[in-house]
Amino acid sequence: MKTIFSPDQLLHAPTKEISDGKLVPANEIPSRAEIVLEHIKKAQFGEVLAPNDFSLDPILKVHDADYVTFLLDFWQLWLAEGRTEEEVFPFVWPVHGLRHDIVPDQIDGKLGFYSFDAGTPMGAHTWTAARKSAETALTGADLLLSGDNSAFALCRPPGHHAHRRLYGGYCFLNNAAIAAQHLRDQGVGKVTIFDVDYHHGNGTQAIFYDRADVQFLSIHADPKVEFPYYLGHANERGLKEGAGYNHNYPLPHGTSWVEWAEAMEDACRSIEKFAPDVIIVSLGMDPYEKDPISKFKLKTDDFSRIGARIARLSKPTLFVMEGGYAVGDLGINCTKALSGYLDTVTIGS
Ligand code: OKP
Ligand code: ZN
Repeated sequence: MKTIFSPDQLLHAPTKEISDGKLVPANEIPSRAEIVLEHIKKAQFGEVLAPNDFSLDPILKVHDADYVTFLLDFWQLWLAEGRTEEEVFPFVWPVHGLRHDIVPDQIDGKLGFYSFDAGTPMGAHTWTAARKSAETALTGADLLLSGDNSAFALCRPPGHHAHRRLYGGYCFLNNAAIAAQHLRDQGVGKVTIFDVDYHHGNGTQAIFYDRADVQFLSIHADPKVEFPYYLGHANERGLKEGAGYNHNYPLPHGTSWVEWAEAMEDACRSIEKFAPDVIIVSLGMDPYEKDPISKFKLKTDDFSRIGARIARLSKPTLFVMEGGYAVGDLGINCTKALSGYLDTVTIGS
C-alpha cells in the first residue's frame, strides 16, 4: 500500500484554537502528520509518494467557486485590511433569520459567512496546505484508478467537516469528498465513504445527501453531546435520490469496542448491500481512549480490528486521514489500522 504526502501540508501550523469558549493550544498541528509519516516509513507498507499537481477543477466539483476564491485570496485580503494577527478566527455568523444571499465585502464578515465554528484558525499558508491535502487524496484516488487495490492518503489538514461552502472543525477542503467525486468523474460507478472519525462527518454527509451514487456512513459521538452538534443524528437518511444512502451511528460518550463494533457490523452490512466499486475510509484515530478531545474508549488493537473488517469488504480502498489528537500514539494507531487491513485483505495489495 502506497502512502501519499507532501511537506507543504505542514505549512498550516496554528498554535492556538478557540474551544469550549477558551483560547487553548491548537490540537490540529503539523506534528500529527510527521509522526504518522515516521511510523508509516518504519512499517514499510510501500512507497511514500508526493501528490501530483491538479488544476482546481476537481476541487471545484465539490466546493463552490466563491468559497474557493475566498480561501485562496484570504491572506491577501487580511493584509490589505491592515490586519496583523497571524492566526485568524471568525466571530459572527449568519445564523437563523439573518441573510445568506449577500456576501460581505469586509473580511470578518466573509470569515463568518464561510465558516461554522470559531475553532478553526486560518493563517498565511492555510490555502497551500489545504490544497495539497486535497491533492494527496486525489493522488490516492488516481492510484486506485491505475490498479492499486489500496492507498493511504496522509491528509492534513483534515476534511470531513468542510461543506461545499463552509470551513470548520479544522477542515477547509473536504478531501474524502473530492476524491469520491473525482472517482465518479473518472468513471467509477458507486463510491462508499465510511467515516470512522470520532466526530460526525457533517460536510461529507451534506455534500452527498441527495445522491444515490455516493453512500455515506458515519460512526461518531452523538451530536446531542458532541461537536459538530447540529448534524449527525440517526434519522438523517438522505434526501430525494439520496434517500436511504446516508447512515449515521451516533453513540454515547464512553463507548468502547463492543458497542462500536456492533455499529460497524451494521454499517458493513449496508456497504455490502450497496456494493460499491470503491470504498473511501475517512480514517480518524480520535475514537482512541487517550484522545485529548474525545470521549470514546477504543484501544490501539481495536484499530487493527477496524482495518481487518474493512479488508473483508474486499473492495479497492482509499484511506484518507481525518482526526486523531493523541499525538504520541497517533502513528501507532494509524499503522495498526492499515496493517490490520493489509494482514487481512485477500485481493491484490
Ligand atoms: C475535527 B476532526 C469541543 C471542541 C471541538 C473541534 C473538533 C474538530 C474535530 N470540545 N473542537 O473531526 O477530528
Ligand atoms: Zn474527529
